[in-house]
Amino acid sequence: MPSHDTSLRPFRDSTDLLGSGELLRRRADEDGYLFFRQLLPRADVERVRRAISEVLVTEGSLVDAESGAVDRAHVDAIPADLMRQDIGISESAYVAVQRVQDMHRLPHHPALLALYRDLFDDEVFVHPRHIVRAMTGHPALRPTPAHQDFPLIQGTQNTWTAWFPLADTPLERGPLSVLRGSHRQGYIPIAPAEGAGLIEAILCDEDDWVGGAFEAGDVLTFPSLLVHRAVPASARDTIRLSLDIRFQPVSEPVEERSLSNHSDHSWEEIYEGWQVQDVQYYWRDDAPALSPWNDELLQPGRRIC
Ligand SMILES: O=C(O)CCC(=O)C(=O)O
Repeated sequence: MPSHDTSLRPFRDSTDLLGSGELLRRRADEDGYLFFRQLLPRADVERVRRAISEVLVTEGSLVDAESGAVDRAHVDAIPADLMRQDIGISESAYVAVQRVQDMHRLPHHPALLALYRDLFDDEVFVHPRHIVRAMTGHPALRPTPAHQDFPLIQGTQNTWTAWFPLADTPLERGPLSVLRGSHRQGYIPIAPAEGAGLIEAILCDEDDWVGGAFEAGDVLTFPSLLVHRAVPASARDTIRLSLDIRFQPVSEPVEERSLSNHSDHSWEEIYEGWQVQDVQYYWRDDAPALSPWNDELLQPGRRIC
């Protein structure tokens, strides 16, 4: 059985290593993750939170854009089969969220690009498939189970997730935590699970979980073999809004799904009526080589502990 021990050691802040690729890589090899306090300006993160929250107020999930207060009656009434378990809201609300222009611009922030350029010692490719989580207390939702991103994203194992909340996020709102050092184990066999991704990594006695409260602007990043999971949220009346976005060296392969958006609509529909062009279709001129999808990585496996 995977461990569900929720004791957490605090994140090690790597802010003092910024600017040195060598030191960042050494820390990343050691811990498997990097965490930075206030890597992004709070105002830039809050602009995106406000735009998304306004969509969710209009759609009915939130009663208050500023505090993130959830309209429990509205949210709880969404039938489980219309609720996107990986996201926390219905597919129709999610499409409106995916159309938020500032959400697609933030991943190209100079602070993020500089970090990954140093880390990769290469030009950076930003996957256009950005995921917005809007986790509420809907009864069908489960905390994201412990998993590696690699079977879900594929392409190069040197694909890094940047995870950050769009508002201050204490533990009660269920932020992400990471299993320190788990990147050294290679691909870990999986079992079916509930919650985002629908898989969990079969863990043995690994329990070096690291996590804590985030402030808007803090960024957690890790490569696709690092095991991570959400802290179970106890606050059911406020939303946990976060972004997860992905970066890789441009010289390594990407799997084609990473070039689609994270709704079931086309890019043309997402971009309809946008005023800005600079982050539209940017990967079409400059995408890394494609690597094939491997279904076997998502087959349930066994692990002898
Ligand atoms: O935010 C979550 O609950 C899941 C995020 C995640 O699994 C990821 O960023 O890869």
